[in-house]
Amino acid sequence: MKAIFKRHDHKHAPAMVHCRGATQAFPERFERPARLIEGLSRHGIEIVAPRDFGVGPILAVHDPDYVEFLRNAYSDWQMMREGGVGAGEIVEASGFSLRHRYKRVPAQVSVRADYYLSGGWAPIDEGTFEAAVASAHSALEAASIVADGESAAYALCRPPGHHAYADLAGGYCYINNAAVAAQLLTERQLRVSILDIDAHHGNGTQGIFYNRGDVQFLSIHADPAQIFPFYCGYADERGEGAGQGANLNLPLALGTGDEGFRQALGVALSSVDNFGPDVLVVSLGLDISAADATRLLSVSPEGFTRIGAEIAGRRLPTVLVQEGGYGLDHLAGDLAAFLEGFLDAR
Ligand code: Q9C
Ligand code: ZN
Repeated sequence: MKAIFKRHDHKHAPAMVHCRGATQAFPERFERPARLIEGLSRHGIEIVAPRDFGVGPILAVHDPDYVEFLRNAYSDWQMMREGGVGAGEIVEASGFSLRHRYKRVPAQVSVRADYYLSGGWAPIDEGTFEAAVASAHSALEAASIVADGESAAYALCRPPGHHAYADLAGGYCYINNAAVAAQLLTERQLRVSILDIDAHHGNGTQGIFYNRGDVQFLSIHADPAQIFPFYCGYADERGEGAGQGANLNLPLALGTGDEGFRQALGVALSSVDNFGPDVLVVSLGLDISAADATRLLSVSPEGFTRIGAEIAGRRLPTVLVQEGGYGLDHLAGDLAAFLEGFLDAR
């Protein structure tokens, strides 16, 4: 199995963000890829750079005006600051964006951020757009080689993607890497299941495919009544229209460990069996780890190995897309543990 990663400079590195009146450290650190690469190296996995897919396949999922906002926000913001507006250096939302019946995009840069960024957890730094595009290209490359016959590929995506909607960033995510990969696969006439095992609900991915019957979305995550994204990720969200029944949320109590997670995974995987996809896309968050500083769920290294084995046991061509996981000291070990089970069972 190959891993795909494009090295980018460290200009997507917000230090602090503002949330509910408090200044907090930004946990999605630029040092994460090095730790993940260390995990890959424990299995001798080769790392290759993605091709340049441009923005075409990104626009197949995201609104063009949103992508232009991401591209220009940082430089527009600097111009606004030079005009005397007392704002911080990075682009941040000061409100919490909700979508309305009519699309009314504010003209002012400062307010546009409130529209396109859902709250403070998706700030835009100088290199955010480039990093997000590189991250999406890694997912596209992984999807493309699997569509061409590889049985599996791992996309080392940073920033992560599953909280990004078609026109809304959130939760450290800007471009939805898993959605962009799944969309490429559907354009190759393949039926896709996206299994999201990040500790947070994959609200952006759910939102993008909610009305579609050609892509199934399943998410196992810590109870959204307690944690981000709060407003979505509940069990009664089952899809709409052509997508009715093709969305499945399996929220877990905070602190759930190996056994509870494995049970939910079993439910999700039998639903995948019923859907009968040609390809599986896995939104692989390592923040379910017992060692993660976020302490949401409590999966052990042995638990990761078992999760990897059960996913690979479906014998479906599989695209692994990196999502969250923040404790720099456990990323290598937990990724290596997952891959041990995943590679062994194939
Ligand atoms: N005190 C992903 O795992 N809430 N995103 C942060 C920190 C936002 C997580 C609270 C969590 C977003 C991809
Ligand atoms: Zn997460």
